[in-house]
Amino acid sequence: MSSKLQALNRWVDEVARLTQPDAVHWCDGSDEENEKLIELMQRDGTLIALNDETHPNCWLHRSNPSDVARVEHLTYVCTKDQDDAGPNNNWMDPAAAHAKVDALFDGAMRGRTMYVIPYCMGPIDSPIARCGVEITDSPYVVANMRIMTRMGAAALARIEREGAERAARGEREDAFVKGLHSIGELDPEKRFIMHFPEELTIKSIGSGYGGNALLGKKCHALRIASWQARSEGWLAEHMLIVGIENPQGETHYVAAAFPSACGKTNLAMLIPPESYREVGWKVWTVGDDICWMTPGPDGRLWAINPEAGYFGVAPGTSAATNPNALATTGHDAIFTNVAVTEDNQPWWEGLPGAPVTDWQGRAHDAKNGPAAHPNSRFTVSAKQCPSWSPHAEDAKGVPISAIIFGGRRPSLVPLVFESRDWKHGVLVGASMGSETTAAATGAVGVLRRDSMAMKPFCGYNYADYFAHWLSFDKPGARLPKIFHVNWFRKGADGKFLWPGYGENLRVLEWIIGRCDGATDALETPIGYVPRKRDLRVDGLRLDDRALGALLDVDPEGWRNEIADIGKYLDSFGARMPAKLKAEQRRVADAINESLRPAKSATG
Ligand code: GTP
Ligand code: SPV
Ligand code: MN
Repeated sequence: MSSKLQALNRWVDEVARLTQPDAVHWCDGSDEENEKLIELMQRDGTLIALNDETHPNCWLHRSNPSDVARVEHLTYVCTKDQDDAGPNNNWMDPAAAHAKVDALFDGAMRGRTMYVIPYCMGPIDSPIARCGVEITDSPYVVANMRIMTRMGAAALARIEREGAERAARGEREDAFVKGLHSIGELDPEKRFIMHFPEELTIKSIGSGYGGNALLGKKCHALRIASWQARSEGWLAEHMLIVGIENPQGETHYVAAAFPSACGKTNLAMLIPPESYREVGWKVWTVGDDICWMTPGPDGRLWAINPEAGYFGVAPGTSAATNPNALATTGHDAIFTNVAVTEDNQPWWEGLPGAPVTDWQGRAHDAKNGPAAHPNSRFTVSAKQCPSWSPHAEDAKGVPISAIIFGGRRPSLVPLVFESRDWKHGVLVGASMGSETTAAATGAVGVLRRDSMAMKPFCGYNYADYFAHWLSFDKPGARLPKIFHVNWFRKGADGKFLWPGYGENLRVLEWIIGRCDGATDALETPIGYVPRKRDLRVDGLRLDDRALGALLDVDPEGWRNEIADIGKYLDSFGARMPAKLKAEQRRVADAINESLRPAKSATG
């Protein structure tokens, strides 16, 4: 097979000459193709069938134990000018980077089949959607890309059509993203995830796991897309998209950026507390990880989920925390690095029952740590989610009423606060901090700045990215309000103060009320915070002291925090927009003002 697009054929030939596969297979995305691949993977042990009665069409994959998460230290943005990648990215000169990885790709696919995967990020007929082609030697990647993207014949047809249209205009015909991937030797010493945004190119070698290997996801839909979004006037963000329907039948869409493994999937699939369900509140899932937003003719931001599936964190997913995710993953799912029970069901920490085999295939022994890897994941079609939004496939997207930032902050940061305006909201996003998680290799639980939850994913200089965010505030814009949440504040006993999960709807209700001008708040130096009476906590086992602690703004603590934020902004040097630094000083002044002793009446 080949394509009508000569530029695509030429690239495929060029890659085949370099990597020397035994065979080349163009993926059409059909059921037959998928069945054949699954058969092949069962035969060579890449996939293991799970209990067909409890989990029909579900498969277990065990990745190499040295390849279980994203590798930020091996991920590069290779721009001609190092400053364009910024201090937030590892950088390599493009020519040097190509030379380095091409040497590793040389002959890398010998003895393997090379798969050509045309895919579309976003609804296939959406003007906001973008296409790419991933070339890989991993059938596991093919099976995952089939779930996570619109993969196959329809995507190829769009790529060919767009190529022909461009050629007719006298432009270069290959404006799709080219992603080259090989599992290589799965050797961490020979592992690189390279991005060339100026060439719309990705080269990834040495990992078969998640965002390192499914190139449509983080590499294309965030790192390359954020670069394109900047030059074209839109936003590519690490955000869930969820619709909240109130008892009057009105739906507000909210986009929320939380760092990896900090609650996006859970919030996107939230089930309202019973007292809310009874009166008609409903929640609709549009996306759980990535959001592409573009200003519409009405001045609002319209959002699509570029993905077609979920690559979600397994541990902690349970009937108590996220029943929708459990229902979604009950059939036709791939589980990576989970444990299994005696009757061959997938198992992870948080589920009832007991594991007999751990994620590495060993007899489970608590001495070896958790039975499921903390970053074990499920891959499943978004459509299988019971709360899948009827508007999730809308070509024009859904209109966003509120943007929420949040992270794991055990202290200081209140349950929720609202920024004063867009500029302040951009500062709140830029200032985000969160404890690191198992989603990336390295230490867990270390507090770090993770602006807009994009630290590992912004494909260009963060200072330019903040300037891009600020640029949306212009005449005619009807921008969403910007909020910050923290489900992870802990009490003196080290336990979470807030129950979280479904109960987070109570916070969303306040947020939507603020968007509609229907709920009240207290103005503080860091923004608007609900007073105790502004938040509905009826039926919650939450004592008054805990609620007070959750909503408290400690000016002394915030004085240190805002000073640290100032240092962080300065670390980006001269490219940092003066507007954002001025906003930081405004907040710092407001905090200092609140700390001045009140003038006495007689003084
Ligand atoms: P990525 O897919 O890595 O981008 O992550 P995500 O943001 O989608 O994270 P996810 O929703 O899968 O959450 C990961 C972890 O956070 C799980 O261990 C959850 O149990 C936990 N979590 C999610 N929501 C809450 C919450 O409201 N409260 C508490 N305490 N934990 C939560
Ligand atoms: C994340 O780490 O934010 C993920 C998982 O969503 S991965 O696709 O592996 O990056
Ligand atoms: Mn993510």
